[in-house]
Amino acid sequence: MSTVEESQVGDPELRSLYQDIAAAELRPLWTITEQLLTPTPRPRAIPWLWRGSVLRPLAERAIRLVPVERGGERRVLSLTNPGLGGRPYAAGTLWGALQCLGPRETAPAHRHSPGAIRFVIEGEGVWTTVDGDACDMRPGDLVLTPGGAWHDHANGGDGHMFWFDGLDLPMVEALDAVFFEQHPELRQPVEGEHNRSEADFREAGGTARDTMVAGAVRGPLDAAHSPLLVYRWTDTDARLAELAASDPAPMASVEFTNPHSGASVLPTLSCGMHRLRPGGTSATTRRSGNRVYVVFRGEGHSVIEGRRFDWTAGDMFVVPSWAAERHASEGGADLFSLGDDPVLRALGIYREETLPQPQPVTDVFG
Ligand code: GTQ
Ligand code: FE2
Repeated sequence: MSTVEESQVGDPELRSLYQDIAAAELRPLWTITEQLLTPTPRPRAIPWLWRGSVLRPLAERAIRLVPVERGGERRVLSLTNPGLGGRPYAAGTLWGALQCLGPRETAPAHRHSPGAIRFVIEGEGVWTTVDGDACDMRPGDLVLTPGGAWHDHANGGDGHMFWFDGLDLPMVEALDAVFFEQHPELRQPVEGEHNRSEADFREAGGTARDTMVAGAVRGPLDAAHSPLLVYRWTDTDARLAELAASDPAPMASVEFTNPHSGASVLPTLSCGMHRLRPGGTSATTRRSGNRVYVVFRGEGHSVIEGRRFDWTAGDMFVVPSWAAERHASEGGADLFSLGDDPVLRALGIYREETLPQPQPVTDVFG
């Protein structure tokens, strides 16, 4: 800050002006404008990667040592960006985490104003119940728990299960609008068969084609969440295969949509899947808004602001706002992405660009 300069002001009258301004709980804009109105975004979060080979054993140890019950609640390891001074967020606007459940465990039912998505990494036998609808979870599936919806996670099987949690919690916190409530029961009652939102959708004539778009959602904005709560890996995989077959681009992308409106899955969060073809290197892009990626299949690397991040299935990494990014894979890979861009688009402050040249690699992470 410029307090030092202000105190060094020679003119005693000017110096006392600065002192009186500070004493009156005021700040002169002319001394801080460059920190505030930056030419381009200056996120405090930095590009970072968390290795599955580190996350996974820690989660296994937590399954062994830390019960999930009332009190402990959810067994979640939050991605904590080293740029954020210890706040438990992957980026300034996004919560990202690894959640796990052991055999027959239940993460207790509750609801909150922040919205959440789950992307399943590994395991079977778990369902997330969302307002009475039990949504079965399998690897590669996306499950929504919109803001305000009651939810609990139950493992009906004998194995360990791991998934990625993404929440808009930091955004809702910044808006001073966090509400949270426990459900009276450990597990909320399940109404009827599992996967009702999916069955209702198909009964009404909905098809997988209506649940995602090639590229990214651009057009509509929707203050409501998707009525469809699950997006199945089999559908995602099929659509990516079709896109990759019809378009020679190095990376095929889909974004999941609210099938009613064509908007992003939640009003605050976008979710996509990106398939790098073998030997493919994507264009270098940058966008306003933060993104978290989860490597679902394969291995490869990303260059983020000139730093190379090598990754493999199970790794998670963050690309902060306006950082240039490109992705590459020798053998082919699938990346899940979580973004805050629906909020930026709703507010008219979203920007993106493709860089004419790939940035040179100046440094390797880790
Ligand atoms: O599973 O309900 O990672 O409420 C953070 C907050 C997961 C959950 C998180 C949550 C949950
Ligand atoms: Fe929750």
